[in-house]
Formats: sequence, C-alpha cells, structure tokens
Amino acid sequence: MTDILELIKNKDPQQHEFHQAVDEVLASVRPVLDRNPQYRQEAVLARITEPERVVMFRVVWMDDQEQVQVNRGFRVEMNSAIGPYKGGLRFHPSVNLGIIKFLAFEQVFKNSLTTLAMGGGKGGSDFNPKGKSDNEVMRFCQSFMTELSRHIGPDTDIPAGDIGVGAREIGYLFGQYKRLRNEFTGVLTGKSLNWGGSLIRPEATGYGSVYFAAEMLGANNDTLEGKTCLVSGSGNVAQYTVEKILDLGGRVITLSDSSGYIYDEEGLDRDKLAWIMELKNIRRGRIKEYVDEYPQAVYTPVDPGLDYNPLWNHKADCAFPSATQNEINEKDGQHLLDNGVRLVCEGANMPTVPAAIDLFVDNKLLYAPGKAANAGGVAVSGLEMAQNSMRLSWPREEVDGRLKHIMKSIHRTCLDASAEYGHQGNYMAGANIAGFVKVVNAMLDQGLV
Ligand code: NDP
Ligand code: 2IT
Repeated sequence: MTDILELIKNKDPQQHEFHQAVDEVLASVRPVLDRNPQYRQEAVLARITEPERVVMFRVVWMDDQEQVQVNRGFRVEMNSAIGPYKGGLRFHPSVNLGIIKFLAFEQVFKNSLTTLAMGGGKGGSDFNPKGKSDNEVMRFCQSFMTELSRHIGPDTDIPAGDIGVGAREIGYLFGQYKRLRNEFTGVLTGKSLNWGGSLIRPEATGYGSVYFAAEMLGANNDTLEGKTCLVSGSGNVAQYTVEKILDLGGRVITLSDSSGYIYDEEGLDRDKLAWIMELKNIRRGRIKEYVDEYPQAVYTPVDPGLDYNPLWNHKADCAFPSATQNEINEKDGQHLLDNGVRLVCEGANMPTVPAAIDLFVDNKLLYAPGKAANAGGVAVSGLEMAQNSMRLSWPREEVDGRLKHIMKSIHRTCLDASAEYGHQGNYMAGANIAGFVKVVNAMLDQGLV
C-alpha cells in the first residue's frame, strides 16, 4: 500500500494535494483489501489512482486593454466505472495539475456515495476571475470551452461550477459549447433556471452539508437548534450553509474570504445574509465591507505572520469549513477542540489537514469529510442531468426532498461501512470505504480497461 503512494510520489513529486487525498483513502481502505485479496491481485489501487485521461491545454484570450493573455486549462477524467465523468471547474490562480487531480480523485468517491450514476472528473484553469470585467470573463470562457468542447458531452463528461465558476461562467461556457456543436444538451450543470438549470442546484452544496450535520446530530439525539456555528468562506457553499443553519435554528458568527474574516457576535440573520449575497454575487465585493454596514461586527485581515486562522479560535459548537483545501491546520484543529466544537462538517473539499483530522477522530468529534458532507452539490447536478434527459423540471420541493433523502442515505452508508470494518462512527473511514467498494467492483466487472 505504501508502495503505491511511494510510486505516485516518485512519478509526480510536486502534486502534494493529490498525495494527501490518496494517502487518506489508502489508509481507510486497507482492511477492505485485506478482506478481498482479489483487489490486490487486480491492482485496483494502481488503477484507481491513475486518471483515465488528463487534458491540459493553452487558453489564449484578449483582455480589455487588448493585451494577449495566456492561461492553462485542465480536465482530469479520473474514473468512469459507474457513469460519465462528472465534476466541477475551478478558476483560481492557485490551480495546477496536482490540485485538479486531488479534486478529481475525491470526486470519484463522492459521486459514488450519491447513489447516482456518475463517474469522477474535475477541471479548471489558473485564470483569476477577480477584478476582470464581464467581457473579459466571457472571452476567457469562450476560449477555454473551444478546446474543452472536444472532450466533453452529456454522455461523456459533464462539468459544473466550483471556486470561481458560478452562474455567470456556466452561462458563457454553455453558450460557446452550443455554438460550436449546434446542440442544446445538458453538457454542463449549474445552468440558470430558464435554460435548463435545476431548482435547488445553487443551494444544494450548502443545504446538503447542513442536512448531513443534522443527521450526525440526530444520530446522537441532538439538533442544530441553538448551536453556535463557525462558517468559513462567503461564496456559494458558505452562503447556503448559513441559510440552512438559520432555517434549523442555529446561530452563525463568522464568514471569510481570502483577505480576512468577520466575527459578528450578534449572529447573522436573514437580512444580513441577503446583504452578503448581494455583496458577493452581484457587486462582487469583499467580506470586509460587512463591518461598514454592520459596525458591531469585527473584521480581522489575514495576518501572514500567524501560523493559525483566528476564525477557528472562537467559542462554538459546530464548524463548517466552506472555503478551500487545507484551511484548518493542526493548530486550528486544536483551537476548535479547546473552544468546545463537537462537530466539523466539510462543505469545502479537503479543508482539514491530516493531523487535524487525527485530532478530531481521536477525540470522537462528529467529523464529516467533504466527500460525504458536500456531495449534495453534485447530487443535485445529477438530478439536473436527469431532468434535462427527460426535458422536464421538477418543483423545488421535489428536488429538495430528493437532496435530503440522498444526504440521509450517504449518512447511513458511511455509518454502516464504518461499522462493518470496525471503525464505528468514523465517517471518514465509512465514506472512503463505501465510495471505494462500489467503484472498484464496477471496475472489476468491466475488465482491464
Ligand atoms: P466560491 O468561488 O463561490 O467561493 C469560494 C470562497 O472561498 C470565497 O469566499 C473565497 O474567497 C474563499 N477562498 C477561495 N480560495 C481561498 C483561499 N485560497 N484561501 C482563503 N479563502 C479562499 O466557491 P464555492 O463556494 O463553490 O466553493 C467553496 C468550496 O466548496 C471549495 O472547496 C469547493 O471545491 C467546494 N465545493 C463546492 C461545490 C459547489 O457546488 N460549488 C460542491 C462541493 C464542494 P475569495 O473571494 O477571497 O477568493
Ligand atoms: O466539488 C464538487 O462536488 C463540485 N464542485 C460540484 C460538482 C458538480 O458536478 O456539480
């Protein structure tokens, strides 16, 4: 097992996030391999950690000053054993092949847990949408899709949003795909409602994460009512996490972006949340502006000299990291424990470093890994695909009901798998094992491909 990780590290020594994601899954599935010798004979670990296909391409576009800009585009088609490749696109300057591979790898197990027929993939670019005009974003998206369109399709690979890719970007990407192919198909999810999108898709990741937290609490005869919650990020996932926490009677006291965080001791309410949505989604502003509108709140800018994030150092019951990978380091994990946090639910992908996960597991926190807790987003993407295939749209209540049902089922699957392999109540082990077994069995059925 370690050999596989060593091999992967030697092959691609700089892909640290990918190594981290693989290491976690390999550690969890060790007992599964011990129980099923066929998996080792069939080299499933070597196969599942090697993408089926990696596409890397040049994206050339012209900015508003008529300067030529060059970015790098990626699509990692990781695994199609249980369905067409499915997963988001991330536009962020930090994007590189290692990050897209880690996200694609996580997506394989996440999609497997949703109960829907979706393989795993992920893509994106090191393009930074921040500060760009709508026209610049459109030109970038058109150029990006001109190449990507050769590799995707409604039965092949169906991208969606992730960091830096929301409704605006999906619109431009879809428009260019349609023009190139002369086809109106469900090739992307996260589309706007009036041209093929699904109700509840914008809300789905955040809502799903909170439904998962409510399930974990429910399994312990507890609820979110009156619980104080720390939320990080202020984008799509964070916003709808806050909305659902408020629906369920919880209290949210923090939000952040990459420049800093706000602490509002009074707690957010629906008016404040509506203000934040307008700030982030329409004005594309920064979270620090919150304290101009609500002066009782405190804004703390990121201090590069600090080796911890003060957002995670407040008295609270629950934490919902919803910004980005590795945003909770070991010190942050210790602060969460010291401040009384008993539940950590990952809206983001891989937001917790391995040492902090160990702390959570050792201290028996209710810890939900991203591949289980944030699977609601891709699950409703799967429902969007189903609606597109039928050329129908389901009402809000129906999609929300299905989302709730899927999150409940993922929760049950994680608990059952963790118990079956002697890790009762360890959601990380359960998610990795259940996600893995389903995909690997499908790979074995389909032979050496
Ligand atoms: P958005 O682009 O809408 O928002 C991202 C938020 O995270 C922003 O507040 C952003 O701040 C902050 N952020 C991004 N990068 C960093 C960084 N390096 N350091 C600190 N803060 C950062 O993205 P989403 O809300 O869609 O995604 C958030 C997380 O959820 C990601 O991990 C994503 O992979 C995951 N996810 C998303 C799903 C979806 O359906 N959208 C589904 C499942 C998981 P700033 O504006 O300063 O960049
Ligand atoms: O990480 C994720 O699951 C997403 N960004 C959503 C993927 C999707 O296809 O909806």
